[in-house]
Amino acid sequence: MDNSHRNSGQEPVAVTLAASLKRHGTEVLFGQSLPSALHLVAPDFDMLQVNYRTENAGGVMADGYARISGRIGVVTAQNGPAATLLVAPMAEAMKASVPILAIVQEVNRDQVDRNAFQEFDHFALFSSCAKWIRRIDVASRVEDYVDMAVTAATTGRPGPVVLLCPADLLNETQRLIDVRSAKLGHFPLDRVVPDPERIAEAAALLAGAENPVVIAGGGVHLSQAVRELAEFQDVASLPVATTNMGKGSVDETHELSLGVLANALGTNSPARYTAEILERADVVLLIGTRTNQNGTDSWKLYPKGARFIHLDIDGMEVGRNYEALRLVGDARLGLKALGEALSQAGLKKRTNARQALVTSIADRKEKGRAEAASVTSSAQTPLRPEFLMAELDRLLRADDIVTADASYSSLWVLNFLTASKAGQRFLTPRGIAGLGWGLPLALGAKVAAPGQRVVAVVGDGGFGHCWQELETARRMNLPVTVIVLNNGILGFQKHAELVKFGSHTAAIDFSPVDHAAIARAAGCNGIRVETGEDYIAALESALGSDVATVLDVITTADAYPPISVFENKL
Ligand SMILES: Cc1ncc(C[n+]2csc(CCOP(=O)(O)OP(=O)(O)O)c2C)c(N)n1
Ligand SMILES: [Mg+2]
Repeated sequence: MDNSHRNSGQEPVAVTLAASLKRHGTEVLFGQSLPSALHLVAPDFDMLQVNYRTENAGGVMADGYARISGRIGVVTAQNGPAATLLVAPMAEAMKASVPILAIVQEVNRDQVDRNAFQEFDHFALFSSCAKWIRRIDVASRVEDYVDMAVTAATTGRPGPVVLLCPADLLNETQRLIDVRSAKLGHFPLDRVVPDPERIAEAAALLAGAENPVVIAGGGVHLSQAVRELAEFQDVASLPVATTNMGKGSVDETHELSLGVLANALGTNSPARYTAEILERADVVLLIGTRTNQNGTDSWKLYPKGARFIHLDIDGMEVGRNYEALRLVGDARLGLKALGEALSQAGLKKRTNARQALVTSIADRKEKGRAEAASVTSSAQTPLRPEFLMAELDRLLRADDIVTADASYSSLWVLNFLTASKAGQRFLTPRGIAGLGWGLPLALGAKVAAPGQRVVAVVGDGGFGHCWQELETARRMNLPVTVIVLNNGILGFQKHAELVKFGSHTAAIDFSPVDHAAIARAAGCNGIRVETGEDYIAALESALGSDVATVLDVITTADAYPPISVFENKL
């Protein structure tokens, strides 16, 4: 880049853009050189470029980074083909409420609408998967637009946004203005308290209920409300279950935790019997959940006659599937207010009910564990995923982060690992459940938390979407552990077709793939695992390694998670 502008009081727009991002706390750009003008100056602002191999994966890395860091994830891409590859991760972020800023290069301003090289209608492209899309056309407005973009992503219900930057604009020079000073890159940017009158009403309902239950969704993580939820659970003696996305928002070893109650409550599900406590609830407090199909077991899980209270930042989610007392606001502030109101309303009924409730939860957890033991302690070969999860669970520490691919991997992780503290993170792509998320989510999480161990659990089908990022892991020195559940099939697809149609298509089976060799070819460690003993040794070594390690674990093609709709159908 021509640096002759330096010392002239003039700077290219790219410098203003980089300075503005830095002001919002951006330290990392997930990118691949483009827009070049931005990446050439970013190091001057101590911003690291984490260079992805595909935009698909780069967007997911920004997602994993945001979920773990509590800050907006920034991904950059070229116009046209690169931009189109951002659609999948943006769609996930849209549904899962993750703030991502996509800085997408745009053709030169005087070439718009002339079929310029790789010109594409980015507004139309991103219209379904971004909260906000704008193009910066005027150099003097760069700061305004960056601040609007970051605000759009981090205020209210977080989500992805797109800032289109014409290539020629980034090179245009201007006097560096620096008029703005706000730092807006963390989320939630603006915490709002729900209506106090409704809080009092909700507290009265919870205080007087016979069997109240709390359901914590992913919004509890997004709001960083886990401390407040833990206090609320304990002080008010309320049983708390989580949705899939809410996993880890409570300590699952707590005596009042019911585990993940969602779409995998069939035979051998460890939470199968705690679900009975939810079945008889008369008051259900929903927190930060979009009450989606999987989270509610196809809307069958919550008792029909219950009164619902719903605390959520997005008023449109309240009442969508369950008419509820509306508590629209931030989960952290809402829980704090609700806790105080509940203390005033009186905790006698809750306190009196606690001991019996605790015993009932403990009995049910034990019954679920005992039932699942036949699969969790099975050392059969090819190995069972439940056994692999049980051994991983033994080695996991409360600060470890686990990510998963879509398909069965998400369900093994969500249902067979234990959150051993409130706030432990299990990142799963439950927004739109796309394949190929596990590894890039892990890489983004590792960039955000380099001191924490990160494990990705992936299917062989899902991993095939993103092998190439092993080179990224090696090059960027991101030592994550990847457990590939190599069952040789598109498992979920096969079993779902068998359940629905009684047969499956020809697309289900793979030729054998040596994932350990792929890992080694990319400079990572690769270990093929066929027995339980090998697995434990390989896992221990991977968790302690300073190089990304892939365990290619040969698993049985017959195993499937306890998905409720599969029950008695396979
Ligand atoms: C991008 C994308 N394509 C297709 C699907 C549909 N799908 C859901 S599960 C699945 C099978 C995945 O197989 P694998 O990753 O090997 O996991 P397994 O179920 O075998 O453990 C497919 C094809 C999807 N969710 N996402
Ligand atoms: Mg598979």
